[in-house]
Amino acid sequence: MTQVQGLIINSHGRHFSVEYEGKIYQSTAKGKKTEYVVGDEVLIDIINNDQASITDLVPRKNLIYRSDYYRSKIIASNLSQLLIVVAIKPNFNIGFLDSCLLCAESSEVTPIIIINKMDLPESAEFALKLRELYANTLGYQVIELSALTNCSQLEELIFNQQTLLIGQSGVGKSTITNQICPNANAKTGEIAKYETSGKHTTTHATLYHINDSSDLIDCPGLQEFGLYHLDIEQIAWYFPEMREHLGNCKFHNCLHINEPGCQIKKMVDNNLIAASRYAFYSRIINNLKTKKHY
Ligand SMILES: Nc1nc2c(ncn2[C@@H]2O[C@H](COP(=O)(O)OP(=O)(O)OP(=O)(O)O)[C@@H](O)[C@H]2O)c(=O)[nH]1
Ligand SMILES: [Zn+2]
Repeated sequence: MTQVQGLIINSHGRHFSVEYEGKIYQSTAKGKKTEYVVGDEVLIDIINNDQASITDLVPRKNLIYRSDYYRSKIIASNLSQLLIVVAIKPNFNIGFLDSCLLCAESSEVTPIIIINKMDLPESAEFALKLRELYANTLGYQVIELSALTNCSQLEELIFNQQTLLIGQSGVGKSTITNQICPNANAKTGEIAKYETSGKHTTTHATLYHINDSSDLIDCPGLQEFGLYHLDIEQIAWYFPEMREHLGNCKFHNCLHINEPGCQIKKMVDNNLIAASRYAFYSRIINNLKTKKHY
């Protein structure tokens, strides 16, 4: 048996597609200690022409999680950037955007916000407002496009990058994937594209090679994006508008909720920090507090 290093490009439960020298091996993991995920570099024993078993993990550069009250689930690894796709339709949820940004900040992956469906007349004002807060105030890169017609703006952006595409259902992730990577054949629109087990939608992240140095990971069905695995005392640090003011509260361990002498609260009261961002911040802190007592 030959042992080589491959790349996980797809996972279905405990079954993984591992790529090695342009060939795909259907693989399962030996032992149960390590949880593997799309983007992982792994050592595999090649069994035959299309089967292998995964024996070990090459250390990851980073790891993106989703988590809810009860457990964390890993989504993808070894990323350099997160493309967060938003659109006014079917329904925009600002909390989802904020949690994607928090996820990127906490994983040290660069976030880029893509406002899709700019062909819709109501998108112009929507984009203006988002740009005002997220680009002008917070300094994130914001790109506007209409994936139905053209994604050429993204080509340069994803070159030489390991990119994860995330966004609420229906914002146009698969449409973007198909534009950037015509071989992807990602399903779009109303077709049922998920296997559901009970109430939970299973996500099947898939890695596509754009070229030798650029990969795109599409993660359909990612609906909630909890952040229960984060450390409560680190949260404010992940908010760029709070970061440089964190030393100025009266108490060094201030969580900026209702402590006296809190500089962050003062900034919120003076509209120097957006109300929506602070509301999101408080919600995360409250969620993490209840988790501690659970
Ligand atoms: N008007 C308009 N519609 C778009 C655009 N991009 C995608 N759509 C439509 O939006 C719908 C959803 O697109 P998908 O690409 O399936 O969305 P998705 O984000 O992959 O959705 P999930 O897989 O459910 O997470 C489809 O009907 C697309 O044709 C766009 O730029 N403008
Ligand atoms: Zn404070």
